[in-house]
Amino acid sequence: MLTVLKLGGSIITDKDLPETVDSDAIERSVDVIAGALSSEERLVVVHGAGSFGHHYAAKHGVSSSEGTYDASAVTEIHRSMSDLSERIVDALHERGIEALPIRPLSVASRTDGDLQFPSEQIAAMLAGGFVPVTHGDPIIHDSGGVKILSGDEIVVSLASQLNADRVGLCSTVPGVFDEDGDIIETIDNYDEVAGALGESEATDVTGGMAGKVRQLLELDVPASVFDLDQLETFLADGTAGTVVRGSE
Ligand code: IP8
Repeated sequence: MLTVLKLGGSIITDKDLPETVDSDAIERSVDVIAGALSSEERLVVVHGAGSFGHHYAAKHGVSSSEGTYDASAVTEIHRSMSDLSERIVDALHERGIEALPIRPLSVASRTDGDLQFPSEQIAAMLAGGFVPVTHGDPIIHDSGGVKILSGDEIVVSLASQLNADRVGLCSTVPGVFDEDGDIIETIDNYDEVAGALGESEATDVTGGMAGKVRQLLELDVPASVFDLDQLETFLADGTAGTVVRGSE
């Protein structure tokens, strides 16, 4: 059983305060993960940027569409993501989970619009009993310099390359809301929910909930969007919150 789990940047950081982690949320998340992980379970953790990467990306005018050739700007964005990732990896180690960091800037690129995210080393880590931990990051493009890669797109790429059995996005919201403020149980068509998907409130250069749903619809396994209260349920049952079903 392979699970690809994204911990949203907005749960592990305070999105409105630059470079501020939400330590309680990190502790809670890793406690639940540690409680759920058995020796047969394999897990890839992807995390978002929250007030780390998004703050520096906005500062330098870099996004998923706007690139830069300024290496010091890229390094500043990347360094903030590495700092955040170290917090997650350290917290996992403290619970006895053999987590290893993967840095997208060092391995990933985009050519003709297509993401190249190598998965061989991640598959080998999983086979060796490790839990790979990776994150949204700036990556080089074949035109326009370095742009932002969202953790959501990494989730989609790794879930399909590694044939994941289940995918979860743990976010600040218990699911995707419809226009009446009710949780949508299942989404299988973007156009049907487009009107209900608003913009992200805090600085988020990669598209908020609309971007997440679009990404998840590309998967051929069901993906769930849920909050921290439902992380345990997701890890136990495989679904929680809103289930997004693409081309299954
Ligand atoms: O929070 C964005 O990742 P996301 C990564 O998963 C950066 O969209 C560096 C802003």
